[in-house]
Amino acid sequence: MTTPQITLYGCAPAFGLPDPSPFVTKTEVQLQMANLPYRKVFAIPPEAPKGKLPWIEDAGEVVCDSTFIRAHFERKYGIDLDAGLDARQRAEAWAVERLAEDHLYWAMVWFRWVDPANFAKGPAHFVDAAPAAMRERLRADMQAAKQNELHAQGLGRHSPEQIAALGTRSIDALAVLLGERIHLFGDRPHAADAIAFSVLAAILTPFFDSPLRAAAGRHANLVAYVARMMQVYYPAHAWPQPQAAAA
Ligand SMILES: N[C@@H](CCC(=O)N[C@@H](CS)C(=O)NCC(=O)O)C(=O)O
Repeated sequence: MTTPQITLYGCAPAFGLPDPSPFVTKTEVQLQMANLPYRKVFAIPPEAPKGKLPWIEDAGEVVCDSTFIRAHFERKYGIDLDAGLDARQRAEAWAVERLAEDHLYWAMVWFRWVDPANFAKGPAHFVDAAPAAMRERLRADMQAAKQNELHAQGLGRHSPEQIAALGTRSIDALAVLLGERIHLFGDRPHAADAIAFSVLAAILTPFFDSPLRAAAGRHANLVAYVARMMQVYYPAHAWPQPQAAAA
């Protein structure tokens, strides 16, 4: 087997999370699931070949997008993160990934970037290193750019209550799909667990308050799932442990 020399480009811990980007976290967890050694290097989206994090370099080969990164290392190193799943389960796993990445992620982004209180305590600080006189302008531009993305995606056209209602449906669906299992497809983790965990952690972080956090917090199984995975993949990261159910 070729020795992996993978460099993962992502952010630094922020917002009570090992990485503010669920996509970077997804890739980092999947690399660990695959037992592939990697080093993580700090980068910002404008430095990325396609303008988004994560991307990797593997022995000179550059791969962008978490889904292509997974496909790359599965192919190159002969790994199948979904080993043991049948065709129907693999289809369900893809549907879960799309729900988490193309729907729930965007609802989370709205409450992180557009909600004024969350924006002020979170993303607004991304420009703290800029000269004081420029900061307010940079913050306004950054928030407007995210609002444009949300408008193009579609969720940004709705009221906060409607976005919360749509996001809550995805959270409730994940809670039903997980049920009493340890992972989405049973005892062992598979690839879809990496993104379900990452997006749910981004919602459940105590750093931000939002109706999505309240919705996820109502599902004891999701709260326990995120805490369990955080413990396995980021044992050094401080994360609130769920309260034991009252006897
Ligand atoms: N489809 C991509 C999505 C990556 C993505 O949206 N990354 C965000 C961070 S969570 C980003 O870099 N955003 C910066 C931007 O859009 O300018 C993947 O799976 O890697």
